[in-house]
This record gives sequence, structure tokens and C-alpha cells, in this order.
Amino acid sequence: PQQSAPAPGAAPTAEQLEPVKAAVRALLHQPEYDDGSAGPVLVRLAWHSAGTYCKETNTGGSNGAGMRYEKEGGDPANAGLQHARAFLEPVKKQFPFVSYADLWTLAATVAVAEMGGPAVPWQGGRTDYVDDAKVPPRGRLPDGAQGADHLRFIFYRMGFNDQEIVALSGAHNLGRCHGDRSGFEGKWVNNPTRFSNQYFKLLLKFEKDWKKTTLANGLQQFVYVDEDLAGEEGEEKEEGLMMLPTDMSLISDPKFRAWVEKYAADQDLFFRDFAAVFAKLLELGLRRDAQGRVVNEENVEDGYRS
Ligand code: CCH
Repeated sequence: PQQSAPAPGAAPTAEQLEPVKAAVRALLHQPEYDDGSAGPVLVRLAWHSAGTYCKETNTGGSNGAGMRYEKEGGDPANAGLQHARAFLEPVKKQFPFVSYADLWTLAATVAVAEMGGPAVPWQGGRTDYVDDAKVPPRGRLPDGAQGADHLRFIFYRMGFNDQEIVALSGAHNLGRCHGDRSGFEGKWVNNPTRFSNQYFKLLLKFEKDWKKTTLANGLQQFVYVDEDLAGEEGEEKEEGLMMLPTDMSLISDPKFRAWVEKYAADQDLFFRDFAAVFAKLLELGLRRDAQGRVVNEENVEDGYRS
């Protein structure tokens, strides 16, 4: 007979994860939420769980799922991600053998694929052990109000290069900004639940048309409203599109821009590079042995064992 759950403490096998992935697929369609999909916010959850990594101190990263606790979860940068965690809670209840850290990262790969994106390689074995002494300080995630220097400072700390920064930024094909979360408002592309290279195309296509505006809360962002689509006076206006200052820095900085141009022209290239760099992001801070088992001390002490 097939084993449906791993032995206590062992990481789940690919076969055991199939029903977990199916359960994630089944919850993506959320007619009452945002643009009708939980997908974008699940991608952001995985990114913020992993994007705290610092290669110098080997702290942060997806292992431990520390965002469940106030110290990390209460970082203003993580506002709104409680929705993503709540979407996944029934899956965790149904499959308690999967760690939160594995579930959050796995769910993002399922969401990307279901929204038409590439298959992102993913390996399990993360545990939910949090070492209080190693909780990453707040402020490690990027600030959309800044520019290219800030992006390099943040992403070089994780070990990424300029090409990888641009490829990762392509995730802004998905989802939207929420005034009550980040303070920014709006979506980057017209169909924010379909993964594509449209974000790169629009950055370039409207290069001269993106207009800087100041929101009521004082934050600045760039907006584009297509006058032809905007309708007659008095009619409901088509929602405009937006870019963050950090997004705009990808076309003003020549080294970043070279990659924006490549990805705008070649969706296959973007998909290949995104899959590789998103997989790398989700692995940050994990040490694996030759069999692929995670051997971070905390995993041996507490949680999945071989
Ligand atoms: Fe992002 N992102 N992100 N982002 N992000 C926001 C939303 C999403 C920055 C700022 C913001 C990545 C990189 C950056 C997603 C994936 C990725 C928001 C709006 C801000 C602000 C949050 C809100 O109000 O709800 C900045 C700055 C950077 C710098 O590089 C990377 C990398 C990824 C993934 C690979 C996704 C997806 C969203 C949409 C979330 C949603 O709820 O719809």
C-alpha cells in the first residue's frame, strides 16, 4: 500500500506532495479576493519569506517560516501577507506533515505554473524551527520608493547579480499594490493573474508616458492612463497602470535596462531565467547534503530528519 505521509520527522517525497499541490491549485481561484486569484499574494509570501537572506551572516531565508511570529510577521514590509498565510492554513491542517516553510515556497511555484508561468524547480526539507537569535532584523526587504542603488544593496546582500535582479522583478507581472498594505496603489499590467513578460514590455512601451504622481499619503509612484481607454467624461474610467520608483529604475539604469530589453523581446528567455532565479531565491540559507537533505543544524535538532 502507498504511504500517504512521511515517517515522523522525515521530509515528504515528491509523491506525497502531489495531493498538497492539488490542494493549493484548488484554492487559487478566489472570486471574492482582489483580481480573483490567491496566486499573486502567495508568490509574494514566498518571496518575502526568502528575501531576508544575508549571505555574509547566513541569516534569514525561507527555512523556519519566521513570518508566523510578530518579530518578522509584524515588519510593515510584510503587511497583507497574512491573507496568503490564511489561504494556506487549511492545506497545512489537511497535510500537517508539510512544514510551513515548505508549504509557502511550494505554493508559490504551484501558483506561478497555474498562472501560465514556468515550472520552477523546488526541493523540500525546510523546517519550522526558528532560532530567536537568528531572526533577521527588519528592513532587509526592498523599499519601492527608492532606486537602482537600493536594489543592488538589497539583492547583492542575498547573492544576486544585475541580471537576476531584473528577472526577479518580472514577478510584478502579477498582482497589485494595496493602499492599506504598502501605501502604493494599482497593478502593473492589465491581466495581473497571468504570468507573462508584459511588465517589461509596458516599462518600455510607455517609457515617456509614465507620469510621476504623489499619492495622498505622500508616496510617489508612476502611473499611465490610456486616454483612448479612459472613456467619456462621466463614464467609469479604465483603471490606470502603475510602476514603483524601483520598477522605473530598471529602465533608467543602463545595466538593468539591457535585461529589461532582452526580457521584453523574448518571453521564453524571461521564463527560463525567472524559473532559475526564483528557485535560487527559495533555496537561500539552506544547506543540503549529497542526497539533497537539508542539514542546517536546526533541522537536525528539530523537525525533518533523514
Ligand atoms: Fe514586489 N511589491 N517588490 N516583488 N510583489 C509588491 C507586490 C508584489 C517590491 C515592492 C512591492 C519583488 C520585488 C520587489 C510581488 C513579487 C515580487 C508591492 C505592493 C510592493 C510595494 C504590496 C501591496 O501593497 O500589497 C520592491 C520594491 C521590489 C524590489 O525589487 C520580487 C523579487 C518578487 C517575486 C519574485 C508580487 C507577486 C506582488 C503582488 C502581491 C499582491 O498581493 O498582489
